[in-house]
Amino acid sequence: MTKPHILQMGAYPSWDVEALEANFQLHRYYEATDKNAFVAQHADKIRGIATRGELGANRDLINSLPHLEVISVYGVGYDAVDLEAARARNIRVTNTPDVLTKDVADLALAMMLAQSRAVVPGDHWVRSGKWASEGNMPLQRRVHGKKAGILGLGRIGYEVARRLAGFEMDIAYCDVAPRDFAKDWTFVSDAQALAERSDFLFVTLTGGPSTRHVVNKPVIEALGPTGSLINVSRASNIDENALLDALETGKLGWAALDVFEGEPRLNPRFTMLPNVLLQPHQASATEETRRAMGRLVLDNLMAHFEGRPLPTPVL
Ligand code: 8YV
Repeated sequence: MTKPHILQMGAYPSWDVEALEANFQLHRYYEATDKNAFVAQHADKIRGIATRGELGANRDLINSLPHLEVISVYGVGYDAVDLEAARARNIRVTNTPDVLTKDVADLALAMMLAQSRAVVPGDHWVRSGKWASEGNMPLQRRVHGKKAGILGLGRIGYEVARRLAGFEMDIAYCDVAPRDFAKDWTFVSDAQALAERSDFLFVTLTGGPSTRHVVNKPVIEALGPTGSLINVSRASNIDENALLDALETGKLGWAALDVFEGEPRLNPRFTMLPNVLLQPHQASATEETRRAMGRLVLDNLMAHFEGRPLPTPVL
């Protein structure tokens, strides 16, 4: 039987590519110099898309593939997939939830600690010889016992909160309604009120039009000069220009960011700021988690083409 043709939107680790190639005919979109011509060349054969959370599949691409049946996302965030376009043609969409939740939460905590205790500058202070030539580093900021806010108490937000409880922090969260499983933590009805009461504000919302710029100028300034903003969700959840303005003027104390508009090409203003910790969208990037994500991408595609129930369907 001929292997189903799959449009591969982005690079995967070799172990995933080997497994996919054993079952599918892959067409590597990301390697094409003329991507429109590449899609036109293969459109009549493509039955599936294997994509990544940040790459998704937009309306134009979906509508250019007349035989598209399924879109498998390597990531929990499917905000870059045009669900309306997929739904209109009964195209299945899958993602990779749960397997990455705890790694993402781990990195959120690591970013809070690394920034508050100046772990990266501290390493440089020693390596550069400044410790010997200039003495001790400036004092940094305590974490345990402070006030933490979780903007979006989904799976990742919940795991972040669980971890913060280990640091004896006063935890509050903002979501569409109070959660029964969160009785130990304070429910706050809106993002600005949450920011006002927080020292550390974690953005763990799903991305997409309904959450775009939820963290806006009023929220950022409510977090204020002694506050830290930590984002392991999607850049679209934050008004980046307002964030940069506040960081540059001191109206916001610090930010620790794993996602950026236009990534991997971020606004160069970020790279000039000493009060920002920059990470390369690596919150789920451990070998264990990425192997599990890749397995789910394959399992969802295999299930679809074999007529079995999808392991992790979105649509
Ligand atoms: C991945 C993510 O880095 O899960 C998501 O939505 O953004 C990350 O876990 C990304 O999807 C892999 O490219």
